[in-house]
Amino acid sequence: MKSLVAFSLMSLIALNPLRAADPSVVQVTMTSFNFNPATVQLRAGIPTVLQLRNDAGGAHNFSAPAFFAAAHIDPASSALIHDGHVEVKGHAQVDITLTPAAGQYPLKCTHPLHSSFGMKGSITVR
Ligand SMILES: [Cu+2]
Repeated sequence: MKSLVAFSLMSLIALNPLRAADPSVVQVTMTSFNFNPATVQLRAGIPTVLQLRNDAGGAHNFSAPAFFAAAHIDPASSALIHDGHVEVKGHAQVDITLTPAAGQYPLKCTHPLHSSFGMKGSITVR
């Protein structure tokens, strides 16, 4: 039985690269002071896991109030969104599950001066 569990775990790990390639999982990396990609491309009406990864030591946020207001947010993720933005601590990742609505939305980090240092972008959903 133990070996069966171990085998199942190994299978899951082996399948992981395939899951990462799934188009419904989109990663956005935050650094000081950029979003990568700066233009986030999403598919309208497709349930999507938005992986917000902060590679910097300091905190950043993913602020897109119009985008979040138009999207259908998975109930489990809604508590992670405050005033249209998601805070991500340094070297942390926050996953948001939502179904985006078609449109073009501005994106920025609202921490003082971060957007003027270049931490802004857009979200295109089509
Ligand atoms: Cu920032």
